[in-house]
Amino acid sequence: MSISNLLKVLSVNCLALISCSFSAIAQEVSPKPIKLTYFASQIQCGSGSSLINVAVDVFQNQQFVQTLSLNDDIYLSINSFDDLTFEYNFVDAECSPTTPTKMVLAPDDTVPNLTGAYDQDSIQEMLNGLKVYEELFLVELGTTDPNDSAYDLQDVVMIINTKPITD
Ligand SMILES: [Ca+2]
Repeated sequence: MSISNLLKVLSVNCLALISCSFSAIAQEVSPKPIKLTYFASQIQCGSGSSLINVAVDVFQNQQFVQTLSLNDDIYLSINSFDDLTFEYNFVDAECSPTTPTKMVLAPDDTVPNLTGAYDQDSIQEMLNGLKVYEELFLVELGTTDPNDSAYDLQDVVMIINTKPITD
């Protein structure tokens, strides 16, 4: 084999190796398991009315996965929490949800100083017992106005457990 032919073979092998290592790297970015728990829901159609039953449809990359009711949990494998989208449905209620406002809080994040609307609990009260690998997903469905007394970000509260296997 001539030197130039040998070099050609080497460069082809090299290219094959590079593409091989790229695909190995791509496979290393594997989805991470999480457990999502529908922890709390406190929203009313107005003062004095009963709490609304909010059903939450979970979508992963626009694909419907499951409908969650209060206290349900679901195990998912995700690359990012942004893979997930949610639809909120008020069951047998006289009002309907506004455009959702969402917030994700890690344990060390500052909890927004918001009191619960009407006689409902505040976020801080619901945070007790959260583990270091858990985060809170908060949703406001009553109003889009942060100055409204109904704006308490706890109409739907989910716990994102980022280490469900060790849990
Ligand atoms: Ca609210």
